[in-house]
Amino acid sequence: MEFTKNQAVLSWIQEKIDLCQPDSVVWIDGSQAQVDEIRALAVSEGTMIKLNQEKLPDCYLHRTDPDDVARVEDRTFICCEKEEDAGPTNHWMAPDQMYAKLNTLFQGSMKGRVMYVIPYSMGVIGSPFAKYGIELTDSTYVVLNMVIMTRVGTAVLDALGDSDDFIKGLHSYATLSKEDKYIVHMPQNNEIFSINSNYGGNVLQGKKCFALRIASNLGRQEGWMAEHMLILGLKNPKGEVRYVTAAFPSACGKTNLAMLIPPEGYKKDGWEAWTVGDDIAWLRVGEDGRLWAVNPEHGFFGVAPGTNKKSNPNALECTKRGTIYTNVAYNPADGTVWWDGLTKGDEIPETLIDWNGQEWHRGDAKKPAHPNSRFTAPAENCPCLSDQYENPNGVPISAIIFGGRRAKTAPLVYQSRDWDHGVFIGSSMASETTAAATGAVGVVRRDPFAMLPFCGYHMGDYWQHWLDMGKKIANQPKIFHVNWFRLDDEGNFAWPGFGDNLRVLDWILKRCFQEIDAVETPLGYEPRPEDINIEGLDMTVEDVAKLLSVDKGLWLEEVDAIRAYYDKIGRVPAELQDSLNTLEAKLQEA
Ligand code: GTP
Ligand code: SPV
Ligand code: MN
Repeated sequence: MEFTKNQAVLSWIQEKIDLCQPDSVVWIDGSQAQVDEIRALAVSEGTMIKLNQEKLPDCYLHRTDPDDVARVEDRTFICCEKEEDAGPTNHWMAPDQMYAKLNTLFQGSMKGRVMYVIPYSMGVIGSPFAKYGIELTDSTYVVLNMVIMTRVGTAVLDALGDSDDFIKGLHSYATLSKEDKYIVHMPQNNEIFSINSNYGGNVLQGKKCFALRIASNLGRQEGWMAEHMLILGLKNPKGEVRYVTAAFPSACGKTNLAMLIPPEGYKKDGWEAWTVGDDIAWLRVGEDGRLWAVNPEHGFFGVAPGTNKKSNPNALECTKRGTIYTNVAYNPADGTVWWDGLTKGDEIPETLIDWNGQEWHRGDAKKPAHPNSRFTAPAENCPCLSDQYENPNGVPISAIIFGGRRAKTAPLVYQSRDWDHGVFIGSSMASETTAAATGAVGVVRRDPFAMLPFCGYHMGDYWQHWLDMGKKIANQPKIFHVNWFRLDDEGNFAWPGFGDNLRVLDWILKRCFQEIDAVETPLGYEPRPEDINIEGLDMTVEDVAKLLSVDKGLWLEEVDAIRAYYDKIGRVPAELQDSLNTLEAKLQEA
């Protein structure tokens, strides 16, 4: 069957067939019948375990290689022409050298396997802001995940027509060799290569590879922004609907905030919350001078541990149908799944098969699900999906929120003095590392705009792009920083978080619409403690004051750390250096 007459597509695929030498080639057409066929194949080859179809219809479990459980930042490369343009935060290799290496690694890598051709769209197919890609892969796991996470099939080829404007992606899990894992981006040719991995963000190329690393390059050239941000819609008791985006590093609460359920008192007052996106936002300036956001994805690749009826019932509901679970525990008693935090006490299953396939018993010290175990769930499963989710123009943004995990330094919330100062806050944000990437967990590192692993060019140029964009937005969103993760003296989270984060968003929105005053501090504007609504919480105004407190000594250390980081980055725009100097001066005066 002929799927396209597009010569650019056909000749590129032929080149990769010659290189990888698959036994056969299968085009993904987007039909349910083909998905069912590939699911059955994945089960028979052992890639997927079919779960209890009564309790979890169309749900499957996948276990990865034990050495292939997260994004591999040290194996991720941006191979632009000049090393200095990749900047100090990216790994780089000369394109020629990398092509030579990849050609060797991909040589014959699909022998005895099927090459799947996945035409996919980031964004609503045919909409002015959609961008198309084709991923060639030998992995049924990738096919079945891409079918959930993006819009796939013949409709994409039809929309592409005879254009050569598509992102070329090649993936082979090859031998899963740890030493030869490569996640490579060639921004000058719009190409992506992933080899020797079969895990999430390394291989579902529409997500971090395309929608952030390649798209950040496109955005810079074309005057828009590709960001690691959730998009949330909120309706207040007056019936006003407003949208915010938030950039938090991996495993720092985007999915949870995107699906928040208002606290009881807020619900009674008429507040409602809707998810537009949980991980990626593409932002453009609208004709009305506002900033507009679309979610280019079609599903959620969410962190499983900690997701439960209380913390995030909406996310839990998303995972009940048509979901692929990766590296969670299997419950042999009823063919369902379990992860840490799903249930408590007696409700924890007595016996499980852990993510490594080993028997696990309640009380065992080892956790049965991997800390970065995930669910891949279709967006349409989301009970609070926004009715604007498919709007090709996206939604207008009132506030941009940055945040991370900071045990001490960062207060619960503060607002930037203006756009440029907000860019300073984004550029200098830091967070404790999580299990979403390989490497140590819990170490504070700078993660500007939550884009450290995802910015596809020089970080300093990216900051300049943010400053430049600010000048194009007549009606700028206000910029904030939040921290849900401050610890009390006993080492417990001092803020309840999750749905109660709406209490902070409430203040943020009031600030956006000049409905409330603030206190000026060296960091920017903060709420008066009594302006954070704590009705119904087991907390006092003094507790809030503590959460909002700024430790001068710690912040002066922070200034030194930011200065050292700026020195490492180079190409730091003068506006940001000025903001840093102002912060230091204001702290010293305080
Ligand atoms: P990625 O998918 O890796 O980009 O992660 P994410 O930013 O979407 O993070 P997610 O919402 O999945 O949350 C990650 C972890 O943080 C989970 O274990 C959550 O339970 C926890 N978490 C999320 N929100 C809060 C919060 O408000 N307070 C606290 N204490 N923990 C939270
Ligand atoms: C993240 O790590 O930020 C994720 C998961 O959203 S992954 O798709 O692996 O990048
Ligand atoms: Mn993410």
